[in-house]
Amino acid sequence: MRIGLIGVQNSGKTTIFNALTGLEAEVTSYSSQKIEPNMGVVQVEDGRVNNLSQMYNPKKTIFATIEYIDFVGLTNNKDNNDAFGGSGMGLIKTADALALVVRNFDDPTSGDKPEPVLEIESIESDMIISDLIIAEKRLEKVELSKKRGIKEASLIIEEKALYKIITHLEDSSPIRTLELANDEEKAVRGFQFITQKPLMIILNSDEDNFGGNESVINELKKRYKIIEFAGNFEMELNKLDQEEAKEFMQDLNIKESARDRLTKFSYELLGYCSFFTVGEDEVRAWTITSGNDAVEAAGKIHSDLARGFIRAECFSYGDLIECGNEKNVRENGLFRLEGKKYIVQDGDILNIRFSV
Ligand SMILES: Nc1nc2c(ncn2[C@@H]2O[C@H](COP(=O)(O)OP(=O)(O)O)[C@@H](O)[C@H]2O)c(=O)[nH]1
Ligand SMILES: [Mg+2]
Repeated sequence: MRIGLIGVQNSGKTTIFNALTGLEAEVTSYSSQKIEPNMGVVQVEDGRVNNLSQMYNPKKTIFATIEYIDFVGLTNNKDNNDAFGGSGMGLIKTADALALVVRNFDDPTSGDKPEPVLEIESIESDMIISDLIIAEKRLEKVELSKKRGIKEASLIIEEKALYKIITHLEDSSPIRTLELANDEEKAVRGFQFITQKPLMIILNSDEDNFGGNESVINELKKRYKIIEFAGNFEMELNKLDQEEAKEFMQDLNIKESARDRLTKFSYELLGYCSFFTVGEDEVRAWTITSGNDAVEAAGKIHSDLARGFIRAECFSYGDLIECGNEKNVRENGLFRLEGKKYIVQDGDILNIRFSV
């Protein structure tokens, strides 16, 4: 999973990136020479994987990972009408979800008070304009083709989808809140509209006001998925040993690390869950979308497994822990053979039988 941290300059993107990844990227605005974003990969902590690893004692234990990308501040494109059309923004479109970092502390350079709601509205409006530009340009092309006599069904579907999208955007609404039919969604997928991406808001609060922002959070919750961080504070925690960090976290009533909180939040936002593969060679966690069937899960491991899928041998992590070992799982009749249409559940342990 890849998550793009976006936001205006000085909202604390790099600070949050460091808090999440444990890296030490340079905080403060990008120097003018530096246009590449920071990237970091973090492991998804999952106690179930640790337990499976102890049971099977494999050569390798592989956790799921999340890749964070810390993008250039959006105000860097101020003289550009299309804040999301500039170079470097292409990478944003490869993200599975966007995390919009919003400043909730006095700007260290200008001293400006935070205006989180205005900041979000302004960025959302930039995103909407960017998508509108793309959709309108494409619609012009579609209509030109129609005038030239091209009447393919796919073109008509695309036209319909673009009309819907443009109307929705003109109403100041992001595409993620628009219902498109499957074929319409497919017809416009290639444009990678930015307002179609799942979005979460990270309210980046100062340690002095962290936990005291219910009213603004409740207001924003009506429209957004929002989580509060004390970015700077949580970045500094990385420099402490675990015990010390825990004490500091208790002071602010923070129950889990920024990384663990955002991981859970992202899985929820994207509707992701995990299944496992186990054996002497490898214990491994895999990420799928809730509702994926056994063939889709097999395809995560390798396309051959999806193509030649026969059956999935399956038992649940919960049953394994309860029974103590795989043998008892079988003896208790909890070991199953599932077909193609089986909907994989969070915590399933799978072994795919296949032939190609
Ligand atoms: N008080 C306070 N300052 C912060 C916080 N997060 C970031 N900053 C400060 O804001 C400035 C910009 O931070 P940076 O992470 O570089 O922002 P970016 O431009 O969005 O990447 C730096 O001076 C940070 O120390 C925070 O949670 N509280
Ligand atoms: Mg930065």
